[in-house]
Amino acid sequence: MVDGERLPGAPAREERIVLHVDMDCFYASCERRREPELRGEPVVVGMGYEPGETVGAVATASYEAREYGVESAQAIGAALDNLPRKADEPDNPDAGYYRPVDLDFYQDVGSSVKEILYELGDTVREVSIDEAYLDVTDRTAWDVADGFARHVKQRIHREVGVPASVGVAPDMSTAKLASDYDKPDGLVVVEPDEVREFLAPIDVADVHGIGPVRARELREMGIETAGDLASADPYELTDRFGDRGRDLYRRARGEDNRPVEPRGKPKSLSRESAFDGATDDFERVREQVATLAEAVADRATRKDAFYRTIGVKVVTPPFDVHTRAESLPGPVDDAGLVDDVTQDLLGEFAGESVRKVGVRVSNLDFSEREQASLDGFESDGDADDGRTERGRGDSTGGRERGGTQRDGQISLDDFE
Ligand code: DCP
Ligand code: MG
Repeated sequence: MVDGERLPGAPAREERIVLHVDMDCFYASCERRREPELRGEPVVVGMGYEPGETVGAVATASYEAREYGVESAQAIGAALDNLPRKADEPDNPDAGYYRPVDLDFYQDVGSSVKEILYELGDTVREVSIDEAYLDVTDRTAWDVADGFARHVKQRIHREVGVPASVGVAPDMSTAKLASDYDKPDGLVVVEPDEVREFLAPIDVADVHGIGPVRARELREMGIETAGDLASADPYELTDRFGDRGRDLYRRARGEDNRPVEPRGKPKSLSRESAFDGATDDFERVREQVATLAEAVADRATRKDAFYRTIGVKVVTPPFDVHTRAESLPGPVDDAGLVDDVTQDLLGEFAGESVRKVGVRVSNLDFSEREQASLDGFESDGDADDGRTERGRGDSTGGRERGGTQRDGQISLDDFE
């Protein structure tokens, strides 16, 4: 749509107020919440830094640790070169605190943040464990948007105890750039008539939807900034990149009409939990699975989800992931059955040392109870899930560089 043109009755772009929240150094902030002595210190969250371990990656680093050149996805060896462990060098003022990834804990913290966001936005789109868009058009107005954004930050801080950066703009793409603009603890409001000016100096590589390859191609065309992109020839961009070129051109002009829509229904629901190291106490494993089974069944009930498949995941040392699932004749919502089936499936692993367990229900059905049995075969969540798990278990992916990210993302899907 050309500037200024709109369908009769459609809201003008400037009538929308979109807020983007992205938590600051999220995993590190979660660690600080339960270990306040880490506040103000360089903190690295990752895998593979214990003596004897050689492979692993940084999931995130606190802003203090970033000063030393530590960053997400960096190989752990490189991180340790930049910032030694305080545990190894207690007297070194330039040493930092390393902590392992505890995704379950971060998921819990992330869920508490999301609960607040659902209260504050008319619609919410969760993007990842630490990031979401809110449509707040009917909750605030441009002249008080700054105060509204501050309120969002304060509620998260007060009720959950972790810092967030917030951006407010008339579209999703600009709101995301705004939340990133003044991190950490950022608060940036870009009003409709400031969008072009705000975007102009931003590097093309930072425009949403432009990866490193496309950024390089754009630079070859002499397009370095969003401002350059906004004033490029849209036909040339379409020739070169197809419809995508046109989208990027519009995004660089702040013409991102995507509505803030909630994500679709999840394919499965799961919870998992790691032991400190591995345990040989199978009674403990059974109890943990029972707790998880109850939590998953409860989640399904709260989401009005029926499930046809119930499964367990058992991780044995070093990183071997085993999944077992049982499919039922029809969709159910039955916590007792989740408990029975998971305990039954678990029996096979009696006597093994276990480092992590998980419970999942899949083949979900969100239709009414009467229709549930008709639609039970809609999707084969099992096949999907199996692929994911095998991907983690059979390769050394979880231990390679960047492995922590994949680990996080896979589990994230479960919680969407
Ligand atoms: N993450 C990861 N591996 C990566 C990138 C991220 O495991 N390569 C995890 C750790 C982060 C979390 O995802 O804490 C959120 O990712 P962000 O990109 O939002 O990064 P942070 O929240 O850590 O930092 P920032 O303050 O830049 O948002
Ligand atoms: Mg973040």
